[in-house]
Amino acid sequence: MRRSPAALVAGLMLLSFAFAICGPETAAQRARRTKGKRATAATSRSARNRADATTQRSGPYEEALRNYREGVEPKVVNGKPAPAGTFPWQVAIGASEVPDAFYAHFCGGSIHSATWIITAAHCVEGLLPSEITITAGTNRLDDTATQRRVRRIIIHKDYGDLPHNNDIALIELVDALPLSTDGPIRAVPLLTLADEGRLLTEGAPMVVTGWGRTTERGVKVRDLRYLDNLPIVPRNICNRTTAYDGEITNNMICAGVLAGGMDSCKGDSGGPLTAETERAPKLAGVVSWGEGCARANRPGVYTRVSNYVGWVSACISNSPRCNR
Ligand code: 4AZ
Repeated sequence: MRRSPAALVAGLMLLSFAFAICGPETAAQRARRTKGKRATAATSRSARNRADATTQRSGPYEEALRNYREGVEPKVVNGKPAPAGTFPWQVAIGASEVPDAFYAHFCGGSIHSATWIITAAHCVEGLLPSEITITAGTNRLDDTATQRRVRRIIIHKDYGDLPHNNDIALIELVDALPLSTDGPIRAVPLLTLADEGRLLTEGAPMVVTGWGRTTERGVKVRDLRYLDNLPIVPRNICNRTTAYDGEITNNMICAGVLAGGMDSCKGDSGGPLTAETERAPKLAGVVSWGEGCARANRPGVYTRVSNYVGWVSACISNSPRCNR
């Protein structure tokens, strides 16, 4: 049977319309669809922390998706490549819907135990456990790494009461990581308040690691980088009018050099700042924020882990003291 050209055109239009409404939804379409809903939900603090599908997804997460869609090659400023097997507590947090661990990566994290990861609240706010995947046991983000799905995300209840304050979150894994004391996947102990007087003095050398940008306007890296001998900047100096002018709370640590040039950067967020001890390193900070990267008088700012030792133990033991 022959059809008239008009009938053919009408058929094609019907087909493309059907595809438009039934075809796979792209992340951009999803973002547009849920934008209005999110904007209202984001105004409520408790709604934002609930991490259901109606809240605003974290900035780092959305940026990873954007870079992947646009094919942008997705670093630590002035760091060095971390040899395989070093920093075995470092993990990458990735967007589950992106297949390549390098493109998927949007934040760092630290292994606290076989089933718990410590990261920054600003990395995981508004995300569902199913939206993120943890990559461990490698310094190179490729498909050979150990990956884990996420059971639960716990964001500190006071996150954001002051700008960037209490920027800490816990991620519970569905299946345990194979921890060992000398293998590629290890936990890092938390620095305690008792350690601080000895290990966080002015100029004390810290280590920061990550797959983030290597310059403020640079790109992310596939191979983990580290920066050592990053000096502690005391809070009173970091709070000077020439630096952060009072924005550094008691829950933050500054590290860097006032001349600039050494820093963590975008993409390193959530990852570890460790202090060297006589024995194994301890987790002193979580990469949190800063004005730009490696700028003069703008050291990197880290969540002060020792203030959250009780919170972490309450949360991982399901005690009501977690976010009560
Ligand atoms: C960020 O945007 C970020 N220079 C992380 C760390 C620093 C600055 C910005 C510290 O995730």
